[in-house]
Amino acid sequence: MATRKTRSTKTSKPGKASASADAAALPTSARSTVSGPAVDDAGTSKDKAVQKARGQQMLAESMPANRNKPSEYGDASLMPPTGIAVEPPTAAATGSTLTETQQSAKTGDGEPDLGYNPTNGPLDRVRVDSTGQALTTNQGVPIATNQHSLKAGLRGPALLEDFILREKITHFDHERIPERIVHARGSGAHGFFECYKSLKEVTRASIFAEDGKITPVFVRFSTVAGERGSTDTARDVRGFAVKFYTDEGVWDLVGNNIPVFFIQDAMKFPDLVHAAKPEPHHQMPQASTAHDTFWDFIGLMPESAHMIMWVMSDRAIPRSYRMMQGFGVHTFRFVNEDGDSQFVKFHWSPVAGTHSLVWDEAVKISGADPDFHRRDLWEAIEAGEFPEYELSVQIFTEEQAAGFSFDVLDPTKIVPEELVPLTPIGRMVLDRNPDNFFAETEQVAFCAAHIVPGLDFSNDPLLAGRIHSYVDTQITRLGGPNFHEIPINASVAPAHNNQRDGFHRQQINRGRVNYEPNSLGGGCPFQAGPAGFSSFPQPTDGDKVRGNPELFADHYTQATLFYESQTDIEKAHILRALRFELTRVQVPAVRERIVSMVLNISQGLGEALAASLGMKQVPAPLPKALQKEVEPEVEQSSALSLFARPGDGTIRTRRIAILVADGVDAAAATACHTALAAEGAVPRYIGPMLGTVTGADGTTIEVEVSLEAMPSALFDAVVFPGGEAAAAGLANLGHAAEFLKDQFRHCKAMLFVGEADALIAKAGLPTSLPSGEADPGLLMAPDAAAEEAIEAFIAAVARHRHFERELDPPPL
Ligand code: HDE
Repeated sequence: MATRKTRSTKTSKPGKASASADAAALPTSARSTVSGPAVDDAGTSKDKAVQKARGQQMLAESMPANRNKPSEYGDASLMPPTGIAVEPPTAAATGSTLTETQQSAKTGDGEPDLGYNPTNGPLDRVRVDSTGQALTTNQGVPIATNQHSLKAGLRGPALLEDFILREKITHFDHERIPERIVHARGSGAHGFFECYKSLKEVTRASIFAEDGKITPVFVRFSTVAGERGSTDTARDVRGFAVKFYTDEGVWDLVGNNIPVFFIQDAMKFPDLVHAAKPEPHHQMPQASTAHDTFWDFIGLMPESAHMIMWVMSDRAIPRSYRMMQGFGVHTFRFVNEDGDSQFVKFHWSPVAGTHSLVWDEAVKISGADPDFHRRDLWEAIEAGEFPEYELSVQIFTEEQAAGFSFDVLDPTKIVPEELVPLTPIGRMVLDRNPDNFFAETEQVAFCAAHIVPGLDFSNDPLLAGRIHSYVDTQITRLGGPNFHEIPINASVAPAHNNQRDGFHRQQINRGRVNYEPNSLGGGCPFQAGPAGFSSFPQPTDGDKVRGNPELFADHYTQATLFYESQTDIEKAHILRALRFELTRVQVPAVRERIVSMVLNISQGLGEALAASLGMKQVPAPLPKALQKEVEPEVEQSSALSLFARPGDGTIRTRRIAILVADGVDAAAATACHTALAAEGAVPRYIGPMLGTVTGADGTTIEVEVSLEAMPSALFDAVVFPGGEAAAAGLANLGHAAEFLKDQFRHCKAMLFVGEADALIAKAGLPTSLPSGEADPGLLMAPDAAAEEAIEAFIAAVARHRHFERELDPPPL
């Protein structure tokens, strides 16, 4: 039996009915069943049927008819009252059956549990463990042998009657469910949200009600375009979906790692997704927008210009889910106890800072470890390195919004931090991996419509479509309308309503009442009135139209703002990303149209792009939808650069390769390993093959992984700890030279101790920058200075990348 640890008393008190019911005389004609005994008289009988019938009569008589009805009309309807409820005189009065107190191992202890919904609550009520248990069928029948199907004779035919085989195969045949139409590839984690300080003044949301309040969360990070088995490091937006299990119901903040979106209206979403997904005739390419149909759509959809800048930036190839921001994208509302509302935008910022891969590295990781981000998240949590993100808000009034040069209902626009600064309001820590990927990460159902009292939607037309779409899609994906009962989706706040039936229903609702208003169930569950969710009464007086306000037609001002706010390195990466994607496009006219679009964002970027695509002439810019010039409040915003959030400056969880081979300086290698591990990094001895290598001093080192199995792209930095023979040995290995070349090309920190010339020469590494200055990320130290060199190396790793070294095209 489920324990009752989490029974919540959070519902508001019902309105009291004037219950003169105790004295209610029971009509002798009352019956609790059609064929059962007639009820005898007022209260002498102990017969259960009589008791039940008396109870029902009492409840029905006590319910004042229409007391709340006037509040459903006119101005009164703005303040819905709490519903009226009558307490049943006995539990039996509201039971389904007179026999409910019969006990069995299946039905339970027979005590009706009034007001309790065991399908809500912690996951341990359904967590299964088979320690010490024998194998059974799904019906609990012990299975004698799991090795053979049932046959007529040892060499005879298999028999149809083999219900054990058939159950096993049938279940297996149906193991897969439809994958998400977008965001199919994802990884999840449990954790908690901690509110820094009460936000009662601006929102009545219970999650923000008290200083230090803790709310459990489940998070799913994802890519968008690829299928369930696709690579993690595709160039793509990342989903950043958070399910808060608040004590007033589930709130889903279903965001992305980019604060704007491609389109302004839900009407265009299926077109966008069709264009981005593999082309329909041959289902290629997988998890990539580098194809004609995507760019064809984009060139004809200039509102995507801002999003395209973000997607072509390094934001779209994060180093880790732990190192990217998250955004609610749309403008939402906070609503406080008095019903006052302000607009709000949500931002997550990782404590580890925002860091990205470089494209060549992302491509190589796709081959070496397509689960790179999933593994990284999983391993960090298993290692106790819990990812942490700070939640900040931008809060602004409608009047402020009316003065902005852009429309806050337009999801292709940000509110620059210079206009409305970020206010940190809490932190989220992911401290537990799921027990089971399918049950939790796959079956979790996020929904933009899941909000709680204290929050509300704005009129963003993209958001409106999302409010519809998520529930709708789960009905197919999770097989019916009861997906909210799947344990990972179930609220921890008790859910009570009159929704019934449907595929895979878990709840066994007690009683005969499945409608409201009712008197036979004592009026329960009753409407929560002021304690419940009420939509912010925003006035609307428009004509029915299909169109957007004029400011939505400003497609380029913020795209330019984003581009101009990037560092030179980031700008160069945007150009290269566009060049890569458009080089893959086969139809020249599609390419040209994008160049024309980019010219409206930045003349320089457009011209450079045209040149990089071998165009003889720079095409004319696309005509603009908005003729008048928009005067932006800011023309640069440093917060938009990835480098604005370097993080905590540590090297925790960074994977560092220590290159070893026979003849290595084993003492230096182990000292280096120890020093890096002490900083929370993950050093690995990497060598030609598994086994041991013998150091110059005769001691041995156990190789943890081979150069072949874990190529360079899977490491953040490399150390060669010294040893002339080791350097010479490694110099003869193509894998080692390739490893070092890639570390160099991907601008990672590298440390060579002692005599490593042979190795450096074989890899062809330039030892100074193109400018002639020393490369701060490529450190070389004599044996004697190994200790200080490791310190300098740690600082170099903390810088994440050394882009000073980068040339286009890479000479190496
Ligand atoms: Fe989604 N989106 N979306 N989306 N979205 C889905 O819901 C949709 C949009 C986002 O880890 C689907 O359960 C429409 C913006 C995330 O399970 C679907 C529109 C943002 C996830 C859906 C948008 C998102 C989804 C597919 C335009 C950032 C993954 C499966 C009107 C704010 C959640 C599912 C997870 C998933 C619809 C646009 C974020 C089809 C119609 C903008 C993170 O319902």
